[in-house]
Amino acid sequence: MTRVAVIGAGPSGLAQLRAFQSAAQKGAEIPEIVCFEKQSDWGGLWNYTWRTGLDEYGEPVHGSMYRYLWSNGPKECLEFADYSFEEHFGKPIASYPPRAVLWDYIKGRVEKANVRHWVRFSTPVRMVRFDEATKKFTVTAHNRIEDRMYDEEFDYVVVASGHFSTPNVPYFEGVKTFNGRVLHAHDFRDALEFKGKDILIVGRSYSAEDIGSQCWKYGAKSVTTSYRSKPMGFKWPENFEERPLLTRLENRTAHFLDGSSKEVDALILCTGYQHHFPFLPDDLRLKTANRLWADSLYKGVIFDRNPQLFYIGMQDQFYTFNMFDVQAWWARDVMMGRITLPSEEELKANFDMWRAREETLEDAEQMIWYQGDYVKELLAETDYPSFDIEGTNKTFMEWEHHKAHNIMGFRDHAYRSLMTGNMSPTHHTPWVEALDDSMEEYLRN
Ligand code: FAD
Ligand code: NA7
Repeated sequence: MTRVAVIGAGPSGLAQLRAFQSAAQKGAEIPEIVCFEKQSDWGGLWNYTWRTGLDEYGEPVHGSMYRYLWSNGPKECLEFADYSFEEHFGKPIASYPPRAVLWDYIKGRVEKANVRHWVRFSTPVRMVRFDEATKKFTVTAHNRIEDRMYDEEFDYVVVASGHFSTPNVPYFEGVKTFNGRVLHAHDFRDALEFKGKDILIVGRSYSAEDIGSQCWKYGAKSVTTSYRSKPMGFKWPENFEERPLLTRLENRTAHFLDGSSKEVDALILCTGYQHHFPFLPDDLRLKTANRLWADSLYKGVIFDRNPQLFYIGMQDQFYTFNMFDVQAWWARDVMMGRITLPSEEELKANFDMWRAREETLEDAEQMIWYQGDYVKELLAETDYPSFDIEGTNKTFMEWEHHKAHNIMGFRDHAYRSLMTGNMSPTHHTPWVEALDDSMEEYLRN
């Protein structure tokens, strides 16, 4: 029997499980699926952990999410086409759910699909090897509960281990002797730690924006963000400012490229993540920057040097859950022989076309349409329920405009579901005043 290994049970890995289960539900014969997950529960980053550094087994902690995290984009843009928020919660809910609400939603679909028995929890994959002669993979996994390592053979491997977990940590002069706290966004957990403090954030992307906003919301004395390329340019509140790049630290003083300086209590490096696959040898390992068209992946999914190896969710992301779904459905159909792969030349030409267009993209709006078009291309080739990509793009545009208008208030807006057509209610409390991020509080009428 054909065997498929899925590495990771986050949104991408779970998309792969659901893709196979939905084919089985429609009567198809599916391969045997084994999903290896190093954490003790599923949901990937959405499964919050208080731990930082190493976990209870000495494994690097996967989680990069923090308390009080609310969706940074409208939930209408990530909604599963085969499982709406309304189906899950039994009523329309507001548009920017906190982490716990999204985790519940992710779990709801796979609980309904009844695929938990496919997952081996607390089992990190240590190594994957491919045998050219037999065309099979050997996966070495470590059952941490029994502390037992073992090998198993597979015909296909799907890497869904995420790429926002291993921090990119640049060096800044004087950081060794800086007299405040230094951490990367990966280890940030609770904004209250920074209440009453002057904090400095390096970076200008989503983590910088959101951790900065959070610290401000939970009472930081001041927030200074420092950019390498260009400022975020939002209309920040009074005690929130953007400065050019940090050049050096001296005791508690941060010096910036424009010659200015500021006393700070803490330095939070929101400097992004590395695509890090310590369990893959050179011939199978994806090496790419965080970009909309990742290197080495035909159709954004198949590894260019081995058509039995798939990667889900490796792109930089505007689209998330439903893009992972479309990728997983597509990968499933290749594995099940429903999609015949075009020739290597055609795949390469397709890759070059997307790469060339990616290199022309100038702003978020163009990037959203680009990723939407990519989702559309894969969607047309599978039986994933079709959904309104143009409408999704337009919702992203509204989100961008709401952010530009009021960065601390964009989460107070509501959008129409592209899946059900129903308008979402506005949330009962403005985001800046909503300090309790529990699911009970969010869903309260
Ligand atoms: P992950 O969620 O990272 O899951 C990967 C899984 O693989 C994990 O469970 C991990 O334990 C497992 N794994 C890793 N290595 C191994 C191994 N060797 N063996 C076995 N298992 C392994 N997206 C949004 O849509 N909205 C948001 O608001 C949003 N906020 C975010 C906030 C933060 C701080 C971060 C970091 C990301 C955010 N994202 C958000 C993007 C996020 O990437 C996706 O939502 C989603 O979690 C990606 O799913 P994934 O399955 O690809 O990766
Ligand atoms: P991103 O989106 O990859 O952004 C990384 C940021 O780090 C970006 O602003 C970079 O600056 C900055 N960076 C990287 N290296 C440096 C150095 N050496 N000096 C200064 N600045 C640097 O990661 P995020 O963590 O923000 O977001 C990841 C996901 O988490 C995202 O999908 C969200 O949904 C949540 P640049 O812009 O290149 O000038």
